[in-house]
Amino acid sequence: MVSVRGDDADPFSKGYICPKGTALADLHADPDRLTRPLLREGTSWKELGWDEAFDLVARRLNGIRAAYGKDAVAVYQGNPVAHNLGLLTYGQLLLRNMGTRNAYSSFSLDSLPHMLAAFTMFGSQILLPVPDIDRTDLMICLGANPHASNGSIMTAPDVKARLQAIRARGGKVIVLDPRRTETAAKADRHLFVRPGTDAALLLAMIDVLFTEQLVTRGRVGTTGEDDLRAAAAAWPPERAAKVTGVAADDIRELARALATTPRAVLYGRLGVCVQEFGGLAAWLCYAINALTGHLDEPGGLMFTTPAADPIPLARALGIEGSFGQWHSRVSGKPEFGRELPISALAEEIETPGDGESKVQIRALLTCAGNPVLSAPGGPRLERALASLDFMVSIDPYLNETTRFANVILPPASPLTRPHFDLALNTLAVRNVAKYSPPTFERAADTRHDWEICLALWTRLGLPGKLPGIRLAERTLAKLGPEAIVDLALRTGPYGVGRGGLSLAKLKRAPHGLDLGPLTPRLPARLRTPDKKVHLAPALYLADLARLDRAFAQPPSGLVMIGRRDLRSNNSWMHNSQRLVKGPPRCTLLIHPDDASARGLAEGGTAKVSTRHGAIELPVEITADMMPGVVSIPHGWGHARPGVKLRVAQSVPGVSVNDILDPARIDELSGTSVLTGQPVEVSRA
Ligand SMILES: Nc1nc2c(c(=O)[nH]1)N[C@H]1C(S)=C(S)[C@@H](COP(=O)(O)OP(=O)(O)OC[C@H]3O[C@@H](n4cnc5c(=O)[nH]c(N)nc54)[C@H](O)[C@@H]3O)O[C@H]1N2
Ligand SMILES: Nc1nc2c(c(=O)[nH]1)N[C@H]1C(S)=C(S)[C@@H](COP(=O)(O)OP(=O)(O)OC[C@H]3O[C@@H](n4cnc5c(=O)[nH]c(N)nc54)[C@H](O)[C@@H]3O)O[C@H]1N2
Ligand SMILES: [Mo]
Repeated sequence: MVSVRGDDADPFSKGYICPKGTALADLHADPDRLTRPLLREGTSWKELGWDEAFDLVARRLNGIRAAYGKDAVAVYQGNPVAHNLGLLTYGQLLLRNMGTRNAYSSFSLDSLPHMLAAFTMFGSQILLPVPDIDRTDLMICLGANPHASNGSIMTAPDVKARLQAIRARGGKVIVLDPRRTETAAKADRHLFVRPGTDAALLLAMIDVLFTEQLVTRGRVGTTGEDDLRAAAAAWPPERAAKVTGVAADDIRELARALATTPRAVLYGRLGVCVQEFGGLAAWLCYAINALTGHLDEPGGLMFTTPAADPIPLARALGIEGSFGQWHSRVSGKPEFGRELPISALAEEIETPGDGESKVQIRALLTCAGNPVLSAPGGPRLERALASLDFMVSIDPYLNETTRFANVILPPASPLTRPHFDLALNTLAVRNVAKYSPPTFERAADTRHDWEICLALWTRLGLPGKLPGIRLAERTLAKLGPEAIVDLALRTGPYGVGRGGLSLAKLKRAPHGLDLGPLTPRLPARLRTPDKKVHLAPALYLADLARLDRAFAQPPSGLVMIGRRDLRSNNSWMHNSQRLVKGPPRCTLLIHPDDASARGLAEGGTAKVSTRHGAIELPVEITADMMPGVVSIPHGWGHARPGVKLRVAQSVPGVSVNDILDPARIDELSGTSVLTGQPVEVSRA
């Protein structure tokens, strides 16, 4: 492997790749990347043959399922699942068929509020609308930093250029963020907003729309407008200004601009989700686009027409969404989409059950996840993981989480597998399709993720999910994930008729196919029974009282937010030298006034504490921070013993999730609160 470059002839990326893409070469060559199954014996590890490893894992998991019930085996799926064809297909065959209520994933650290809003407003949790960035004339970014993240629930290669293009065609980009981010620095306007207060801001904007008669009723039928009007009336701009820190006149201007610009969109992302009122905020982001006539319209918030359409599959599997159909055993947290929020995992492991209906977790299967660093309460989770009877991880690294596994099953290098982006194409700002063949053949003694999952599925004797279809392992093994893509393409919106899209056709277009701009999809695509957009689902109206109570007094005190960096990818790419070189990035950003009040000096060391512990890290003083807010990135903290990540361990940083309160969740959705938690900062 010599180098990785973008493909200039790709109609979507036009040759753009991000630094993490370049680092694929490092991943491929990384001597720390595992290639064979490992068995832990005390604190040392021994290599196993694949069959031996599969047999052992199946025997232990089935033993625990037989003795304590299916719920005694928990599963956790991490973020890379979304980028991995094998895990999105065969991985789900294994993980969704374990039949356990103890299913967890990074969704509850990320997009759960958007999924809940999509489910309750549009009828399906995977019907997530994306901003039509290439045709909009006003983009209001709320809690998103696409310059670092490259966009999220908005697949848009070279998003920087796309944002610049908005301004070049005379449009505007406005960013609301507690930090003047890289995105904000290049925008027409940046406004500080106090963390965790977006719901109040959005309600006030909606109030302006109603009082100034700026509501536009779109093509699509809606319900709940009166309820929304009444809810917003409780939050006039003057009240919201005291809570959010955004001036009342600015709130009015934002609402007017959104309402009067024909092609405009309000895009809310991670910052609005992972906060105390993330459920309300995500709902209101969609609602405000609907009320201003920008939902499902060019330049607004639109629905995609993916070549491989997940909606029919989700319908067949019965996973279009669900919420609160059951609750977690220990603290009664709500189920969503047949999962429980990650904040329930440690307590479900540690709290004894009654041995019958109330089952304690005894074993855990993690797949492409590193919750010890990515979920609040790292130390608590570490204690819980150490107490399990058995743990298995499908993961290429011996890292902060997988070191607790009894067996690690590492997938082959990402460059040895084909790629078709089942998930991210459904969130792309143009309809596109591309198939990438493997660059190298996988070595004979390595296994792909899908092969690992298929082998475990067979040995565990799990059911196949599609009703009436029970394919044998031999058939499934012969098919492989590519056959599933082919089937999805042929039965998808571009597959019909002669010359329709198929995998073979895609393979003949190695640079990928542009299938055109986003087109209006509603009401046909809605999955609500009445084919209307539900502007005010009851669960949100019921949560408004909590918002009211929380902000009876304007918020005060120092709070913490997160931060993403172009050369990090959550917790797991710090073992690439080219990504970690340069000055340390796991630093505390703090406003000059807050720094001087605490005697902090640039480059000095700060101690940041909560009642869950303290971490120490270098200080960077900057007026880019909102006063009263500090910022620490997540995904660092590689100094833990027993980890095999030699480059990452040389620049370990500290894990902010070690001090975040794991019990703090958005009480409506169950999402962990990663932003806006109170902290104390002092000189170390
Ligand atoms: N380089 C890189 N790219 C990534 C990732 C990575 O780790 N590194 N991670 C990927 C993943 S998993 C995801 S989910 C996406 C996320 O992509 P984005 O949604 O763009 O998320 P962030 O970059 O974290 O930006 C969130 C912004 O919200 C702001 N914020 C914090 N709290 C609040 C608040 O209460 N209100 C408002 N309005 N703003 C707030 C933060 O200051 C931050 O600028 O990025 C993906 N892309
Ligand atoms: N404080 C704070 N915490 C956060 C966030 C934040 O903004 N602030 N962001 C949250 C967000 S948005 C997310 S999505 C989560 C992510 O949370 P997680 O998904 O739990 O964490 P990652 O760091 O993405 O870890 C990915 C794991 O997958 C493994 N892996 C990588 N590629 C593959 C593969 O192809 N196959 C397999 N089998 N394994 C693979 C890696 O080795 C690593 O162990 O973190 C969340 N945590
Ligand atoms: Mo994420």
